[in-house]
Amino acid sequence: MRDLRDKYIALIADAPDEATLEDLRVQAVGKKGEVSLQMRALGKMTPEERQVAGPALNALKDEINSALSAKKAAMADAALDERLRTEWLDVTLPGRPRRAGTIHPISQVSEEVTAIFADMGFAVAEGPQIESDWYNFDALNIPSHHPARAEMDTFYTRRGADDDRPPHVLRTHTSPVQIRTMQAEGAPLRVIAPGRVYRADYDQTHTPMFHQVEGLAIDKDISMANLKWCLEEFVKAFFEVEDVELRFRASHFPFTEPSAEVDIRCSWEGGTLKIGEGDDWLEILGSGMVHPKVLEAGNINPDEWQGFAFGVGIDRIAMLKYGIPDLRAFFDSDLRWLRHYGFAGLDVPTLHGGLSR
Ligand code: 2NL
Repeated sequence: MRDLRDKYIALIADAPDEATLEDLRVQAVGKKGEVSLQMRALGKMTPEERQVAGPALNALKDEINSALSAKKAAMADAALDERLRTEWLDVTLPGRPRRAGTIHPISQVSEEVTAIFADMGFAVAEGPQIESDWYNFDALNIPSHHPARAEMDTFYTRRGADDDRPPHVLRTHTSPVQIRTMQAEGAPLRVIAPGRVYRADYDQTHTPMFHQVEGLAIDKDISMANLKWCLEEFVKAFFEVEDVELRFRASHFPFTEPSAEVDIRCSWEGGTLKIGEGDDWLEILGSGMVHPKVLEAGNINPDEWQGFAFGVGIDRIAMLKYGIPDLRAFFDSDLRWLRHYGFAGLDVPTLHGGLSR
């Protein structure tokens, strides 16, 4: 029995793989294995002999079984160690540009605008794209029969036949996000709301879905002077120029009073746009002081607080900055176009790193 033990303990220790281990198990403690055969022989022994041999055989069987499982565990550990040694990945390596996708110019420009306003202390606010008509219109001082409602080419949802509540709309601007933010956070407030907006209009210069970023700053004693400084900083940072001249033209929006459209000095010499020099003017955004009724809709007391607001078309300023000629190509998902106008995925725009490289 001693020999049998030594033989199998040595064979198990030297087993090169799991298959050999299994063969050894069958040979030693399997149904017709050597230990089992000896156990069968117990029946022919005298009770005295059996009393000694029985427990010894059981102990041998246990010892072989635990040697087998110990070896099996050691093999699994070694296999895992080997995998850990060979199957590693350096997650800090740069992505491979060969098959990489690109960042869409609209995403890039949204990130750039966000980085610029974040640097001036504006937080980013988000909200639903399907809005009640109250948040999209009434809260912005556009009552039911105001002509601006018709001018906005609004997409309406349909209610059930016996439901006479007013329908929801696809938001026509991101202003409802700012109303919600005023209600939720109160004054003072500094937010921008970038995102998709919708108007039923489709031609050379309009798509039914486009992108806007609106800004809102509310505090005590805020004026058009603060608005002007803020927009100047924005335009310089966005177009990456040292200096630029802004022209404020009196305008009208229901949600601001006074209102101004803002042009920047530019030239179109040789068909390319240069910002900050020349004799032309380029309209880039609308702005004004928040109408008292709009502050009230946001539960902010207009006798105590004032604010400025502005709205910029992201698609339009993306076209201007990156020389993209056709608005509709933005939404064609043409891979060649995306590769040409897209941006590298790991170059996140920051003011210190350079907005666009
Ligand atoms: C444009 C004009 C503008 C605003 C948007 C705004 C939002 C609130 C209150 C007051 Cl909550 N105003 N937004 C103000 C002036 C102009 O956008 O032509 N955008 C492309």
